[in-house]
Amino acid sequence: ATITQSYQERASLPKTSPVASYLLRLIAAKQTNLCVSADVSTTRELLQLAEEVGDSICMLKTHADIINDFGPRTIEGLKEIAAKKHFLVFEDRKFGDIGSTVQKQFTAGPLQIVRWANIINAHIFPGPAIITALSQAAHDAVKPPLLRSLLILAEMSSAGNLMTGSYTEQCVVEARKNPEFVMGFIAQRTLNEQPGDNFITMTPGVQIGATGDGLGQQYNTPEKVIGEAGTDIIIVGRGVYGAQDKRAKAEEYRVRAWKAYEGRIGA
Ligand code: BMP
Repeated sequence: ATITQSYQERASLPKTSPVASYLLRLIAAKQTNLCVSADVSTTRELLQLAEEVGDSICMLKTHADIINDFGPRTIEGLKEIAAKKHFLVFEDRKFGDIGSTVQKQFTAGPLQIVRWANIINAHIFPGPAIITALSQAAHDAVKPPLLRSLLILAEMSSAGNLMTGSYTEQCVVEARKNPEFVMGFIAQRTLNEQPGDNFITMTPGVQIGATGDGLGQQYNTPEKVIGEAGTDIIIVGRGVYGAQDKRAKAEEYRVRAWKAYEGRIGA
């Protein structure tokens, strides 16, 4: 059903997680369903990229553990630019351990992810306690706790990955049990198959003019994933930060993904 519903309409459906509602409204207001993956190696590059593409994105995705000089300056800078340019921050940490350990990885150590990332993601191969553990840690560490949300990795973009069939189905089952905390999925197609499902699907492995990277990554176009596979947000890394003019490239992806969305909902 969500395939033909607008982001705006979906923001106020029942059982939508608070962060999902906020994000859906932000997407509608800024007219952007683009997330840029900021896979750069210094704080300077990260903040510069955030400034350059900030107006064109609904979300910035980070891998904090690849930033050489990650620290308080990175966190304060990110928060400031995100507030100014109105986007959410998603740390692509891919938690995948027992509950007790992921709570520590989420809240402690040099990254203190819970302090600055609105959205995080996790694998459910360790079992569903990973969801409750992360939810509890967010609840205890952040006030108000509603500003943190989880994406479950249900499918991956890389060739030969094992996240298919019943594994993917089980991700949806666990998400439906936790709609307050789980906002959606990382997947290659929409997984909203039951009436009432309103999960947000974010899709990496998007680049215009490339099919792969020689290391397993597989690329699709914005039209394919948003228009045909019915997903909600494209995640683009090298396609944007690898360009000479990053601002212009982000705009190009934004426009293509937005048109694909409008075409799909029949706007
Ligand atoms: P790029 O567009 O440069 O290929 O980067 C894709 C980004 O999305 C990387 O940060 C990668 O870690 C992430 N990603 C992915 O490519 N495929 C997945 O299935 C899940 C991911 O998080």
